[in-house]
Amino acid sequence: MNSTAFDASISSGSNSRHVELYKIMRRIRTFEERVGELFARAQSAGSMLHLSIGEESAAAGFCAAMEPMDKFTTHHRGHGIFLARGADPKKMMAEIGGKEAGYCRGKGGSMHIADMGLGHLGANAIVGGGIPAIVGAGLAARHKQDGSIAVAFFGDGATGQGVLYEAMNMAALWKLPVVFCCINNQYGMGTRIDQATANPALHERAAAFGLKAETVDGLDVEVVAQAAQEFCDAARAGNPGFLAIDCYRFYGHARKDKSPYRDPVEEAEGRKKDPVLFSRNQIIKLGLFDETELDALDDEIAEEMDATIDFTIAQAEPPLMSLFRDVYAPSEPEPEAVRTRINRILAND
Ligand SMILES: Cc1ncc(C[n+]2csc(CCOP(=O)(O)OP(=O)(O)O)c2C)c(N)n1
Ligand SMILES: [Mg+2]
Repeated sequence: MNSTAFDASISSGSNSRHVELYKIMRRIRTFEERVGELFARAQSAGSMLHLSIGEESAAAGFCAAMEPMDKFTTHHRGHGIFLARGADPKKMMAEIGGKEAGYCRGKGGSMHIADMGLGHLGANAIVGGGIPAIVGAGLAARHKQDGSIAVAFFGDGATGQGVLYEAMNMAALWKLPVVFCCINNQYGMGTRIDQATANPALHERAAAFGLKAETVDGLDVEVVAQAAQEFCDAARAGNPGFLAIDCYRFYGHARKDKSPYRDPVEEAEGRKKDPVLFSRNQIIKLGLFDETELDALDDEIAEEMDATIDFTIAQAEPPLMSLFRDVYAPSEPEPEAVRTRINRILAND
């Protein structure tokens, strides 16, 4: 099975597109469940993991409208986006596990994963941190005239960061091939959006900069994909935009957060907005696949994602000296490791 965002865009408009989008969302959900497992087994590097369960339609739907040469950055909750852009789940899991076989040789982890080959200019732990690089990528694309666009994926919390407004202004002023994609999961850590912002219609702020701006409901991945296509087409033609996708963060902010600050009734209601389940029901309603066939597909995906855990656990940790690799310019001599230096000093005594 080869389920990437590129499959979905190839089969655009056909019934198989429903299935492709479902596959991508199911792969994201299952991958995230396995990430949680890696954490529970104390095999993840670092203590922070942000799962995108409940937000799968934003990743799958938006990325279906992107082309292979397009660039993007993500926020700290970016596993699903990278998978939807065609990332290898084994290399992703290995990265999250801090292993050398990972995308960044285990030095980036969940929140700093990147891969220039797939156009991933980097996840970012600083809220709003990845946004300005996309203005630069958009400017580069326009200079090169290579037809690519650049997309900044970020959460609703980033709308409280000034850098977003600087970036939107520059993109609008220079008419860059850029889309700002805001995944509004209703929460910034423990704060609900309506307690943090006077006007939760976030796209209205972007419209004030002259950007094409809209909010869509993330329940139906098809709706997201259609809106994303319009925004990507417009950006490629030099009309930057801001698309907000409404969804609900199913679980706590990070893996350890049990979200005691949320009303259980609200949480139960929010989880009813399940884009994976919605898509599954649509496929059955349209008669494309029946329950048994979808179960078989889910099992196949579960197997694929189970293998990412076994792979990660079996991989080696990066050697200590690799700490200095990719930090200094290749022409610079590697600094002496502290341990070697101390040993040398002691040996001279
Ligand atoms: C500049 C900055 N301020 C605060 C934080 C701490 N922090 C990490 S995630 C987060 C909330 C982000 O919410 P949102 O942008 O909606 O993304 P979500 O976690 O909901 O996906 C905050 C405040 C940070 N990482 N960077
Ligand atoms: Mg949020």
